[in-house]
Amino acid sequence: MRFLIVSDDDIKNGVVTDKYFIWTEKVLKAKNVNPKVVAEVTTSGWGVFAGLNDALKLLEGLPVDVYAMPEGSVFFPHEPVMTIVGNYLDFARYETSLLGFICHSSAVATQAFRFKLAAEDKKIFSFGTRRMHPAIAAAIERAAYIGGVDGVSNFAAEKYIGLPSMGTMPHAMIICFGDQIKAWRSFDEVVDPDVSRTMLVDTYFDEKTEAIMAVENVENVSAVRLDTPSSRRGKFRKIVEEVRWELDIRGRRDVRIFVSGGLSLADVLELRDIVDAFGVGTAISGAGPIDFALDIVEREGRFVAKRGKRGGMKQVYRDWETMEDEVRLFMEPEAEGKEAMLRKVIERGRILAEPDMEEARKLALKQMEIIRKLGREQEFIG
Ligand code: PCP
Repeated sequence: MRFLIVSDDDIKNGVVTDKYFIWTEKVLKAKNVNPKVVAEVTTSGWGVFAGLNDALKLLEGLPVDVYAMPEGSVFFPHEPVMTIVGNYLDFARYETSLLGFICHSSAVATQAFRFKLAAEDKKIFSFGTRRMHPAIAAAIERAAYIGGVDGVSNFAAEKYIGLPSMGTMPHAMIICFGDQIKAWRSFDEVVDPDVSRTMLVDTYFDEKTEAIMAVENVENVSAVRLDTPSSRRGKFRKIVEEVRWELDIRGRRDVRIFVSGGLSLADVLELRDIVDAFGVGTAISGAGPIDFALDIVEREGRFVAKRGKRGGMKQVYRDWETMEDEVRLFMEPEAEGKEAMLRKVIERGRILAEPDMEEARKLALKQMEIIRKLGREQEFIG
């Protein structure tokens, strides 16, 4: 083993589990206790559901039925995003990895959704895989893309999820040339013609000076990137305004302004009218996990629930006009005019439909549009 990464097989076989499930298996087996249960995944907040692709691969082949919301769905407090029906011992030890897959992916998708909602028509790019373990780089980019980012920076996204990656240039490249103009010109000369000519303009001098140097010395400049470190920021908006002014008076209204480096949602809200694109790292990739829990809500056909949870297998019905949901018992009649959000995704271990990343993103963006139309942005941006 080269890196300290648990193997695919150890996840699939349930080695990656919490020790208390090992004891649970031992005790239940010894006492011949293995009830038929319904277990559901819920949390107390809202979010955008992602990570179902890996969750389904984990549960594939187990003698259970699984219901889930489609990836990209906005879920609300106490709504099940996923329900497992089966004998408890058939899936008990997979809880740890199951939650791990969806807690982090959904957190990233939710943050991406918030940023894109805040950015309005401006672009958001995922720049943050460097802040997290590289083993999950493709999972991060997939979740960010589902949540609504316009592009991702990690090259591995191409190989693992078939998503083209994008990038500008690092300070390291400029320092290697020892001269910004040489570096920018070389980039323009060498990099594939369909790549945006985004020049990094804050290496040695201030952003305004370097932006002017870029447009006056490089043949093709499509954008300038300001990666201004927070220690130098002061009034960042003023800096961006100055750059815009200097570009405009030189007849370069076409040159877009791209900002990056330690960006928060507040920065996006403050700058979205004068900035064209945001490269967001930690604030998306390092999103605090959604605290999903898996709880038994039926045991041998009877409603059960621990304190703080709600018993019974449920269905979530969505009113697409208002983006409001109604939760009913699964066995109750369907809510008229509303869509049932939980669909059967695994039947006796067989995956019925593989989650589709593009469809998931479309769904997330459709909900974003409804939220905008309803004027409820603030509620979701937080
Ligand atoms: C990196 C990149 C982005 C940063 C990370 C995004 O910065 O240029 O702006 O991540 P964040 O939102 O967590 O800050 P540097 O490490 O400064 O990279 P470089 O100097 O090579 O451009």
